[in-house]
Amino acid sequence: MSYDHHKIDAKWQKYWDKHRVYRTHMHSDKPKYYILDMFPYPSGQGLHVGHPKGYVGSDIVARYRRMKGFEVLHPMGWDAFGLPTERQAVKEGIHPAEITRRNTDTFRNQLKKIGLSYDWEREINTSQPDYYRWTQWIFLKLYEKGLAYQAEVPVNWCPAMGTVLANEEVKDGLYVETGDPVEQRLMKQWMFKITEYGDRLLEDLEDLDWPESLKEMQRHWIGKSEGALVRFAIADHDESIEVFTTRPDTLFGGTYCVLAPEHGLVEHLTTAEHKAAVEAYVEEALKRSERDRMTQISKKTGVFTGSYALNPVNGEKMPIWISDYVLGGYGTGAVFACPAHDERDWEFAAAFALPMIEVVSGGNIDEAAYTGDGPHVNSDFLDGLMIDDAKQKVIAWLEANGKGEAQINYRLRDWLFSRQRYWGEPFPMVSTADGEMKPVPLSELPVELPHLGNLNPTDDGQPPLARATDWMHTTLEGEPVTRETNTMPQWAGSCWYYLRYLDPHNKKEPWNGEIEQKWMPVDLYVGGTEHATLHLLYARFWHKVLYDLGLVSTKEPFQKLFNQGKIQARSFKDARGKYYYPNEVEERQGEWFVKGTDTLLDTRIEKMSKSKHNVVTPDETIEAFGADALRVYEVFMGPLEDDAIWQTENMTGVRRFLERAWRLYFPEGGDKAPSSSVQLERLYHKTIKKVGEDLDQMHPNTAVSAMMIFVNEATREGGLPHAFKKGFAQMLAPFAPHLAEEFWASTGEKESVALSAWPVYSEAKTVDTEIEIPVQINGKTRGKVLVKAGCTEAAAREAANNDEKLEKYIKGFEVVKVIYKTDRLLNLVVRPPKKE
Ligand code: ANZ
Repeated sequence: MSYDHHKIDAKWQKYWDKHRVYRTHMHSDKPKYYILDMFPYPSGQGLHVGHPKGYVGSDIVARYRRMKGFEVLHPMGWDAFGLPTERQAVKEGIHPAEITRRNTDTFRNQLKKIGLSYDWEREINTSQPDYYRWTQWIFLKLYEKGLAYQAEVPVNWCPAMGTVLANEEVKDGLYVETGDPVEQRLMKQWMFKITEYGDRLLEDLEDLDWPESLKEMQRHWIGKSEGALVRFAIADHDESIEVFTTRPDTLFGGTYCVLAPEHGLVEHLTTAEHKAAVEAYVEEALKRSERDRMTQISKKTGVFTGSYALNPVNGEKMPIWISDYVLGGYGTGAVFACPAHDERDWEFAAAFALPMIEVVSGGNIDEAAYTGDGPHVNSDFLDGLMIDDAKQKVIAWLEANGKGEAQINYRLRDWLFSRQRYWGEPFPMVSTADGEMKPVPLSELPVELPHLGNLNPTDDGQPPLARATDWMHTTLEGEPVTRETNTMPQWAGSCWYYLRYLDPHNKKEPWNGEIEQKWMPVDLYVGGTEHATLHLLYARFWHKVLYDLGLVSTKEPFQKLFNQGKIQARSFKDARGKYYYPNEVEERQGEWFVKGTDTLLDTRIEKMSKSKHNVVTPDETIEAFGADALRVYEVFMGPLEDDAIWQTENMTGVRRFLERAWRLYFPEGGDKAPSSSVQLERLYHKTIKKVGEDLDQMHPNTAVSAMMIFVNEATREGGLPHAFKKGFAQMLAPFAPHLAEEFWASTGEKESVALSAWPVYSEAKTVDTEIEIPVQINGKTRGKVLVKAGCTEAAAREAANNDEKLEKYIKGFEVVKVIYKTDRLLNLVVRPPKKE
């Protein structure tokens, strides 16, 4: 009987489904453990082996916790609305709902084959009306609370896609996915006041068990800065400009002001002489996305408006410039520049020959801006003060003179929450004939997405939903109204899905309050770092609003977060940039060529991607090696949090380990398991201990090594004693659940190993105690040696060799036979060396 993974994988997957082994009992008396994977976007490409790394890692922990006596909630579902599905639908001429069904079927099948212990009865899909009904419901809660509003805002508009894009989706003025040009446009959009929660989003990070690097990314994203708002009068004008500064202490060193190209006063302040240059500059600048403008700070560009501001502290004239290094959406969209003490201002002033005045001593401003501390100079009433004191003093002065005040500013902006696309949640909002926005009553939810054949924007630029005229024109309390035709962005459904898993079939409410109280927060959330700021910040924001509304009982949704590393793979590319599949290439003397040719290839470790021809799918590796080998390999590649390079050929090592384990349960010549040696017993207890401790710390890779050592040792001793057969099957169960079930059943067990209790070890048996054993030479006891209990023959012989009293019996003699009884006796049969 050999290990046939096809048969065993299928057998146990069927068994788990049929017996609903992984169903969560929400009202169980056991302590709860909610372990959540970031649910996938079901793309048309299916999963590659990089995706399940986190899923396998979390599944191992879920299975371990279940065996440790927790009631485990481990669900899976689909983040199914979004632009890629809509684009695939347009390309194939198939409705997005159908594409979604197809893609989710593929994903579900792929995940099921890996043997993940999800409670599939809780599967959710954000694009289904019984789910998004509640997304709309939560939207209305936010709206009622005054947190959702409409505003004309500058957006990244992609004419080819007919929609706005997030800043993250735009680079160098192009949509990163398609290369289509993106322009900045003022459009009326739905916004969320996430900025009102900025402080709490920042403060509550402290109590979360998240990687510090991730917290730091959120802190940076929220970007709290303390400083002052300062008003500058403008020469020959009635208006003034307001600027936000973190360094009001440098006001005496201010030599010019800069407005963002989109600042409201640009046109007004530009004199006739400078009009043409300013207009040309503004037009160019507005093509660039904000992110570009922030990151490409090396080349400074700008134009002079012809107007002057007056420095509030000394009345000096400061030329007003326009430059795109000042962002329209941050602070007030205007700054005063102090080139002596700010790097960007220094470069700008150097480029345009603007004056610099040193006001903090300690640097050499001819060479670079000095941003360090020091006594102030050239600063009138601030002279001699260090930065912090100078700030306080100047703010008090500004406040006393009505020229400014202390202010806290955030980098975080309100969240742009509408898209002009079809495949998203409709807003539950209507507008009346005189343009007033009104919410759809809760009782009328869901506002279902109407079926559309043509998903393009209308000819006059309205979103696709404007094509559904019957749907759009409706009534509210008898009054004719028009439905909102924007849809929500993909982030909406993922902002609360972890709550729906608690109670996915509830038709009366989004979740039951009692269940929520028992099960929240999520104990462990596993996913990639790419969600560090957007999803994880958005979900925290919604959760806090729900908390304020009394709808959830915890301030934070995800108590502990773990980021798995990415899986990369080798790719092969020729000089013209064409990629080759691994089966099209060969290695010769350490270099890679297209098979049978002289075409030299460049090899690189890159992200797995179809376009790079380096994708490996879980399906193909499961077919060849089995689900258990895939699972073990996924976590054995290195620490779970580290990036790793996929090498299918290395899976043979893991497969060999599993086969060796197989032979311990199903030995070729029938079962002839030996009785346990002291050594193996010790190793058994140590292994249980090590595997448990490693899993508590999310170190599945070292747990696998420990089990490998155990299997090798048992094999060396001639088999696995009966006493350890159950325990080892249990240890293996989180990692290789199919095989473990087979092993467990072979010991006579009738229930799933997944529901058995984690094996216990004896602490006493894990410590190495020392004992004395007698040493005989040719049958006569000649002395005693101190050895570790259960030590090997080699270790005992070494102890004898090192013993002074025994030296005369052993040294120079030839050992012809050794009789070793562990912990009891060492007998050496020796004879004098033959004379040459
Ligand atoms: C004058 C000054 C002098 C500044 C100095 C710095 C050093 P954070 O920490 O990011 O809040 N600033 C303000 N609004 C801006 C905008 N819309 N676009 C680009 N830059 C802007 O930084 C705040 C500082 O960034 C402000 O303080 C301002 O420059 C600049 F020696 O004011 B400072």
